[in-house]
Order: sequence, then structure tokens, then C-alpha cells
Amino acid sequence: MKSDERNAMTDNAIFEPYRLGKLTLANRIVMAPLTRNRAGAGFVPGDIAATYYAQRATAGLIISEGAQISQEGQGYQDTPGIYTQTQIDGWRKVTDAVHAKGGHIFLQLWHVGRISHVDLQPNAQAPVAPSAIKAETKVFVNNVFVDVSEPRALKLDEIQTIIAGFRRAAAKAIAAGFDGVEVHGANGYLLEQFAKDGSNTRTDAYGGSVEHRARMILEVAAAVAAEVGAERTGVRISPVNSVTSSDPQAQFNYIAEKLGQMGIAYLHVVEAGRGGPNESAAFDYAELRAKFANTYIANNGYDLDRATLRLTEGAADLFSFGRPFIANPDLVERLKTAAPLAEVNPATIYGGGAEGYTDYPSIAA
Ligand code: 8OZ
Repeated sequence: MKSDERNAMTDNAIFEPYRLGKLTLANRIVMAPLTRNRAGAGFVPGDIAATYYAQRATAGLIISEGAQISQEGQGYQDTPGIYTQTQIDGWRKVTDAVHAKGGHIFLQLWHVGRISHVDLQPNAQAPVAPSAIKAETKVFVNNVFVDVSEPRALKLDEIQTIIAGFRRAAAKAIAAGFDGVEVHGANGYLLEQFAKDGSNTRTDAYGGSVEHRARMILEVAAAVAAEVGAERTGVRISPVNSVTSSDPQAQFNYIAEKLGQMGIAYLHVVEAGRGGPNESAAFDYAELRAKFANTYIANNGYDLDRATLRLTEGAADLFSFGRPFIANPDLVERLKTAAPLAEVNPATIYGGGAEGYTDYPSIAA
């Protein structure tokens, strides 16, 4: 590479610090939350998780894999929790290891709702959902992918229990040393199930109109923000992903506006279906962004060129990368120096041990 090309790339604002609440991120590259199914007994993240996240600490911000806020909130085997003291102790090793490397890390708070299986649920009960509508999808349990179980509709008092559960889990995340938390409101899980009419046919205050369907995610965000501070609370959404919705633009414009008014630190937007760029989705993300006052994190199978373009256009503040961080612990350095990226081995994404987890090398300095 010619030196002027190298300078052009290192001058890229994506590699410059960014202020997020009280944190100064080293750059605008975020490690997206990635489910890896490697928690130990008791759904406790092990020492290997501390190694994995510390290897990736040069990201401006790491968002952890989803951590279920309760056993009821779990939908896949071996995902970590954030509801017991042992889990807090496991996560503490993760946050200490990341901070020792100068990184920042948020924990993702997760409740899967109807995306679960009776074998994962307390007393083998039916998974819970806004309405008793089964999803057409599979979950990973007992080492195989199986259809999700038939869900049952939540009662009003149970909804309050779940909101309180998010709040309690947020407090535990802070006790474990996280710099903040991200509320998982995306990808077809509980909070999205409430927001979209394809999965919510309730006729009470939590279903029906745009405002009613937004109530669950907004009450969860408010409860979490009241616990840990709005400047340490982010929310992830996926307006056109997973569940069908008759009015995604109106629905998510409204949610974005209300979250902005709450002072939520960031909105993390899965801008298309998972698994790659999709610029043609009929949704206006610029309009969504204009509704939200604070930091906008874009996720859409970005590479450096497309992220740089979006940053230059002012279309997003931060960019999250998922799969590239699996195989490239030093992704930031590789992007900065235009080094080749390693490919992910699909066989070792979900479950297993160190292989495909902590054994992807960094390029030696
Ligand atoms: C892949 C496999 C299992 C869960 C998401 C938490 O999509 C997930 C997930 C991804 O948000």
C-alpha cells in the first residue's frame, strides 16, 4: 500500500474517538451482540468468555451476546444468564478482562418470549408471548434445531413481573462491572413480539394501536434507565426483520422518538434481515434516525467502505460488525491497515469450546 493511501485510511473518522454518555470510545466500530452458546453449568459465562471478549477489546464498544434475564427468557441451549450471583461473578471476569485491555462493554438484556422450547422453560411450561401465536422458526436445544413450542399469552400482572425482571437484570449487569446495558428489542424476541401486530393481537393496553404495542419496549427501557441511568442504556430494534408488521415505519418512528425523549444513549438498528446487506428494504432509516435524538448505531452487513460512506453522509454515528468479529479479533486494526479478513467457520459459531471461539489469531504487530 502507498503511504498516501494508508494516511487516507487512518484519517477516516471511523477510527477516531467518540463520546457515548460518560464514555470515550476509542473508535466508532462496535462489536455486535453474537450468540455463541458456550456458557457453563448454571448458564455462567466461563473463563473462556473472558479471553474471547478481551481479544476483541480494541472495538470502540463491545455489546455482549444476549444474556437472558430469567430462565423463562431463555430460548437456546447454553446461552448465559444475568439473574444469579454465580452468573454475575462469571461476567465480572469478562468485564475485568475487557477493561484491563482498555475496552468498553455493555451487556445485552434478553428475553426470547415465544422463541423457546418447553425443555428450556421452568417446570417445562409453555414459553410466554404477548399472544398465543406460534412462530415459524426453530431453536437450538438438546444439540439439535427443533420447532419452537406453542406459547401462551402473558397476563397483565406477568408483564409487570417481566419489566421488573429487566430492571433487576440491569442492576446485576452493573454489579458485574458492565459500562451499560442494551435492551434487546430486535430479531423477533419478546419486546419485538409486542411491537409488531404479526405477533401481538392483544386488546388491552399492550396491544392494538402503535402506542399500545410500543408500551412494553418503552416501559422496559424506562425501567432499565431508571435503574442504571439513561446514558448507560441502549436499545436494539429491527423494524423489518423477523416478525411481520403492518406499519413498521409508524411503529418504529414512534418508538425511536419516545426513546430519544427518555435520553436513551443509543438506538442500535438492524437495518435489514440478518446475514448481509439489503439496501432495498422498504423502510426509511433516515426518517427513523431523525426521530431519535442521540447516538445511532447502524448494523447491516457493513464493510469499511460502506460504513465510511454512511458516516460521511451523517447517516449513522457508530457501526456494529457481527460475523467479522468472530474470525478477526483485531478487526479494527485489520480495517485500519486494509489487512485481509479471515473467514468464519460456520460449524463452530454456535456451541463447542475454544475452537472457532478463542483460537482465531490476530495479525502479529
Ligand atoms: C443467532 C442464534 C441465536 C440467537 C439474535 C440472539 O438474533 C440472537 C440469536 C442469533 O438476536
